[in-house]
Amino acid sequence: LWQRLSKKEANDINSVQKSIVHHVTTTLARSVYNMDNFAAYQAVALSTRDRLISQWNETQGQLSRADPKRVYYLSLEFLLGRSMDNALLNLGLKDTYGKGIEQLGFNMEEVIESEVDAALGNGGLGRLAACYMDSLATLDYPAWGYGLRYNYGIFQQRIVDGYQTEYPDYWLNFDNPWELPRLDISIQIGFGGHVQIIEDEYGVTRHNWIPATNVQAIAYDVPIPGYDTENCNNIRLWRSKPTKTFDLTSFNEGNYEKSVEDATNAEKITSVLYPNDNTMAGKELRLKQQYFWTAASLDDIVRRFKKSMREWSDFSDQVAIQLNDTHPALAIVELQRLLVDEEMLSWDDAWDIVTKTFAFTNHTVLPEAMEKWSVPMFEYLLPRHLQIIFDINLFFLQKVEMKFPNDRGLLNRMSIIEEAQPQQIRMAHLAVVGSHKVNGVAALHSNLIKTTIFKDFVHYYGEDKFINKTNGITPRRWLHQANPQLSDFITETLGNTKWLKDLSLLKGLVAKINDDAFRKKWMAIKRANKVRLAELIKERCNVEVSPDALFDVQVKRIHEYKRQFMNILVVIHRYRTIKSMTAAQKASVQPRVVIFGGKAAPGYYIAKLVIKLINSVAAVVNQDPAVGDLLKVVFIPDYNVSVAEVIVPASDISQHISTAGTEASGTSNMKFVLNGGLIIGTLDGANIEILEEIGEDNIFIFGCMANEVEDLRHAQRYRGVPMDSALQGVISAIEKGVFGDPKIYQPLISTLTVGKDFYLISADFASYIAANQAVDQAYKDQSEWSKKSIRCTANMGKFSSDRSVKEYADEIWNIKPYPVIDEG
Ligand code: 26Y
Repeated sequence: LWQRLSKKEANDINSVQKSIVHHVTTTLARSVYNMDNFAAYQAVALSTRDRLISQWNETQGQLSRADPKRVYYLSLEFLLGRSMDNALLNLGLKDTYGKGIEQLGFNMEEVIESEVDAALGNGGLGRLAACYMDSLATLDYPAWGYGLRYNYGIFQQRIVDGYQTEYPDYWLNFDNPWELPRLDISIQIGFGGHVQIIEDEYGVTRHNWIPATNVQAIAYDVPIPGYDTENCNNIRLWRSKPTKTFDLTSFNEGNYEKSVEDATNAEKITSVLYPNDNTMAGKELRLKQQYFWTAASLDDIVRRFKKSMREWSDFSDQVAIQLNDTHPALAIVELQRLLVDEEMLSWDDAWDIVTKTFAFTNHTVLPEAMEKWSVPMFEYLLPRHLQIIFDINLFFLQKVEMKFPNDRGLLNRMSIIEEAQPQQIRMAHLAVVGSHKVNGVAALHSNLIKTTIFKDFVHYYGEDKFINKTNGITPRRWLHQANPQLSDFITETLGNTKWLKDLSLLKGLVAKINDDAFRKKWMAIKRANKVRLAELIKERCNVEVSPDALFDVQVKRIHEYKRQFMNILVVIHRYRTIKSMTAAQKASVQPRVVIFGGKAAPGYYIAKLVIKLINSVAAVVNQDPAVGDLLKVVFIPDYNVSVAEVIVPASDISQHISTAGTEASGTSNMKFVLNGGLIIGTLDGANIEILEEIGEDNIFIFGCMANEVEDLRHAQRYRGVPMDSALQGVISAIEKGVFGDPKIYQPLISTLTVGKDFYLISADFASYIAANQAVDQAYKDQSEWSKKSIRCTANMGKFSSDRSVKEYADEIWNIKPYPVIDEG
C-alpha cells in the first residue's frame, strides 16, 4: 500500500497517523490495539482539532494586529450538526485522514458516524446561522458568532405507540473536542436589584445599577474553518457558572443550603435550549438567557474595541452586530446602558452609535412567534434596562409625533410598549428602532413585513431601512459533504472544484443535459443515495422500501402552518384511491414512498397529534397487501442535521407546502433542489425565487397566493364555502376508525371546520391532489425527469449562502474580506 502512494502523501499520512496514535496513547490513555470506532473518532477529532487550533491562532493573531472592522452574529441557536467530516473537508485533509485511519483498521464513514450532533438549535433559524458561519469563514470575512453553550440541545425524539416522546440531549456526555474552553475569560453578569441615581460634582445625574445577584459567563470557543482558505473564524458560546464568591452573605449567615441553591440557579441559565420554534412562551429563564448572553457578548465586543484605543465615535466603523431575530434585541439596550451609564457618553451620542452598529433580521410574520416580555417580570430582572427601554420609547414616539402629529392610534401601534394588562415589551419594535437596517429572508417575506408588521415603521423611516436578504445554504455541507458522489461527478464534469466557491458555475452542467451517459450516471447517483436512505429507514422504522419507488419527502419542524396534516390527508386519499382500483388499474400506479420527519414543540398538542396520525396511517398502509409497494409511509424519528444529510441527497420530490405568506423562506427547499430533487410547493418564501431560477417546468406549484389568503379566509368564514369533497371523504375515513380510535383525532379534525380552517387546507386541497398527480405522471418519464433534475442543480447558484453573506457584508455591515496570510 505504501508503494502506491506518492512520497508527499505517504509523509502526510504518516504524520496524520502519528498524531492519531499520539492522542490515543496520551490524551485518551488507551492502546492502539484496543480501540473501537468511538475511540478512533475521538483520536481523529483531537488530531484535527490541533490543526484547527493553529489556524485559529494564526487567524485571530493576524486580525488582532490588523484590527479590521468585524461583524458579530448574535444567535441563540447554532445548529452545527457534526464537525469532523466538515472540518476535514474544509481543511482539505479528508483523504489523508481517510487513508491514515483505514491503515489503522478503521472505516472513515463509520468513524464519522460516531460523532454526536451539536444540536444547539430548533430548525431553520439555527441552521441558517451555521451556514452563514461557514460562508463567512470561507470568504475570509472577519466574523465571530456569539451564542450559548447549552448543556442540552434540542430534545431527542422517539416514537412510542405512534406518539412523540422527548428525551434529553445530553450531548456533552463524552466531552466535546470541537470546543476550546477559555476558563480565563470570565464576565460577571448581574440580575435584579435596584438603580441608584447619583449626582456628580457638576450636577449631572448618573444611573448606577446595583444588581442583587451575579453569575459568571465563561467563554467556550468553537473554531469555524473556511473551505480552501487559511482563515478560521470563531463562535464564542457562553456557559453560566456561579461567581467564585457566590453569595457570601448567606454563606456566612450559616445558610449553606441557600448559597448552594443559588449556585445551582446560576448553572441553570445555560442548561437547556428552549425547544419552541415560532411560538413564544414568555418564560423567565428564557429572558435570563437572553440577557446573560447579550451582556456577556457586548462586554467582550466592547473590551476588544477598547484595546485599540480609538474614539467612541469610531465604534460603528469597527463593529457591526447582526441580530438573528429579536432574541438578542436586548443587546441594543445593553450597549446604550454601557455607553451612557458606564462610559458617560451623552444619550444622543450613545444612541447614534447604537443605531449605526445594529442590524436586525426578521424570520417570521406569525403573531404567535413575536417576542413580548411582561413589564413587571422584566423590571424585576432588569430594572435599569426597563428605564432605558422606556426612554428609548419616549424619545422615539416624540419624533413620530413631530412627523405625524395628533395620531394617537399610530403612537399606540408603533410603541415599544404594548398597553395590555400587564404591559408588554414588543421586542420586534425595539429591534427596528435600534437598528439601521431591517431585513426579511426572502423577497416575498421582505415585502410582506413592509406591508404588515412593520408597515407604520416603513411609513416613518422610509423604504431604505427595510431590505431583503434571501437566505442561502452552504454548498460545502449540503452537497460536497452530504452527497460526495454527486460532488465528485460535478467536479469531474466541470473539470475542477471552483464551483464549490462560486456556485453559479453549476450552470456548466446544462451543456450535459442531452448526454445520455451523463444522465444515466446522474440518476445512478440518485439511486445509490436512495439505497442508503432505504437502509436508514429499515434500521429506524423497520420498514422495507424499494429504491425504485418515487421518494417523496417532507422533513421540517412540525407546525400547522407547514401543513404536514394536509400531506398525510392526501396520502390517505391516495391510499383509498389505490384500494378502490382493479388489478389492471393498479398496474399503472406510480409506486411512492412518503417520508416524514420532524420534531414538534413538546407543548404543541396539535402538532403532536399530526405525528400520531402519520404513524397510524403508516401502520395501516404498510401492512395492507392490497397496496403492497405502491404506497409506503414512514416517519423517521429524531430528524436532525446528520439525518438530513442522508435524506436530502435521496429525495425525488420534497414538499414545501406552507400556506402562502407563512413560511418566511425555508432553506431545506434549497438543499433538496441543489441535490437534484424536484419540489412540490406553494408560492411561498424562497420557493418563489427557486421557481424563478429553475423555471416553471422543473417545479410543481399549486395552491393560493399570499395576496389571496385574506379573501379566502373571509369567504370561508362568512360565505359558508363548503369543505372540499375529496377532503370530506378522507375525514370520514378517519372518523370511521380506519386509522384507529377516531376520538384521538377529533381536535385535529376540528381545525378543518368550515370557517376555522386558518391554514386553508380545504381551499388548497384539490390543487394539491392535482399537483401530486402531475408528479406521478412526470416521474414515469425517467429520461425527462433526469433532465429536470439536472436543470434544478444547475440553476441553484443564487442560493449559496456565500451570495447571501456577501450581500450582508456589502449592504449592511460594510466589511471587507481580510485574507489570512499563510506564514507557513
Ligand atoms: C420566540 C421563540 C419561541 C422562537 C424561537 C425560534 C421564535 C422563532 C424561532 C425560530 C424560527 C425559525 O426557525 N424561523 C425560520 O427561519 C428560517 C431561516 O430564516 C426560515 O427559512 C424559515 O422560513 C423560518 O420559519
